[in-house]
Amino acid sequence: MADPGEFTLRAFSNGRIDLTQAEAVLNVVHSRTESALDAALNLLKGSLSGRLVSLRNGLTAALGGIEAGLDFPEEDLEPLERGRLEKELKKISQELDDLLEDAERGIRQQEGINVVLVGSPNAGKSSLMNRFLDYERVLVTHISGTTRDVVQETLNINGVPVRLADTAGITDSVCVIEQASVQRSLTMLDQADLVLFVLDGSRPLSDSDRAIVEKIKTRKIIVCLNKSDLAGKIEPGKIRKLMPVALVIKVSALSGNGMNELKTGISELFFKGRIRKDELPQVINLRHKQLLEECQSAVKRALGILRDFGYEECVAFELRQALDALSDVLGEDLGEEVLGSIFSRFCIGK
Ligand SMILES: Nc1nc2c(ncn2[C@@H]2O[C@H](COP(=O)(O)OP(=O)(O)O)[C@@H](O)[C@H]2O)c(=O)[nH]1
Ligand SMILES: [Mg+2]
Repeated sequence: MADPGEFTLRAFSNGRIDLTQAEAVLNVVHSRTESALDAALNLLKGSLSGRLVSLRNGLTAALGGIEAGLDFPEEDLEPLERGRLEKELKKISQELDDLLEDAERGIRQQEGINVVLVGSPNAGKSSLMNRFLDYERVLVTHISGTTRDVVQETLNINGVPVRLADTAGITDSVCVIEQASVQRSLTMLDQADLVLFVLDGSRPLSDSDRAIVEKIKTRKIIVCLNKSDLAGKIEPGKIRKLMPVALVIKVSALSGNGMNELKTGISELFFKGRIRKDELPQVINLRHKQLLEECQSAVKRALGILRDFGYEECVAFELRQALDALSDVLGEDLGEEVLGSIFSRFCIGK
């Protein structure tokens, strides 16, 4: 019987692909939007590997230059040589910055973002959920306390995979069932990357709305001023005062007005617009990101030592650290344990 990921592992062990490409197989299988798939295919084709190999060549050459000098300890690195080395390392550091710039975006694009709808009972959270999904997924009535369990669905918002959760309204209630559902709402709130705070715009702000503001004000928030089809009773300016950094968008779950603005608001918060095909993020995996950050710190430390005219041995030491981090991304000399944990996430047949 084949083990999980056995075929990919064999391709990797036999040097047909490197580890970034092997890991890309998982991204391809799990991608939930077209743009996530594009980025995964790019990784599979070896776009990151190519850049890492050229970085490695640069670092190896720099290290070689220093090590040649170390054989003649009485001679310091010549100023000319020092300047050249510094320039080379700066270039490498810049290249690492370029790769890392999009990493956060790339990882989110693969893994999706957790968005939670919160608000007082009857604000229209469930109606908004249904609007997002374009069908009556959740029960909606005019009786408050209709939603009790957390309902979660995945949807695609402008190419961003979003896990959207509808929750019970947050109130002080003596009812045991309601207390339990409020507890669930609060748990979802803790895990969310973004809070959609739904307010019934046709009523003045209530005490329970204000209590919710206190719970969420340190989070990333979009305020959905709902029921904009009715006469408005809440000044958007008032909300901005309460939550200065939150985005405020008028919507109507009933008519669908404002939904496009809301969707754009969500995707822009994380992606500054739609991810374009010609500028795919290169780093889409957290393991790669962390190792490249390690590599970057080592290169920066090496540069610092060079500038302070420190020991060349120390520069060489940092460059070796940087090279080790790059090798780990590519999967060279990784222990069985690390490989095992990576490939265990594959399913059988891949
Ligand atoms: N006029 C109007 N009514 C709405 C709107 N959104 C929700 N409602 C009504 O508000 C009531 C509560 O909605 P619901 O989605 O269950 O609120 P929830 O308790 O926050 O989940 C229902 O009677 C909905 O039909 C809206 O945009 N406009
Ligand atoms: Mg509801």
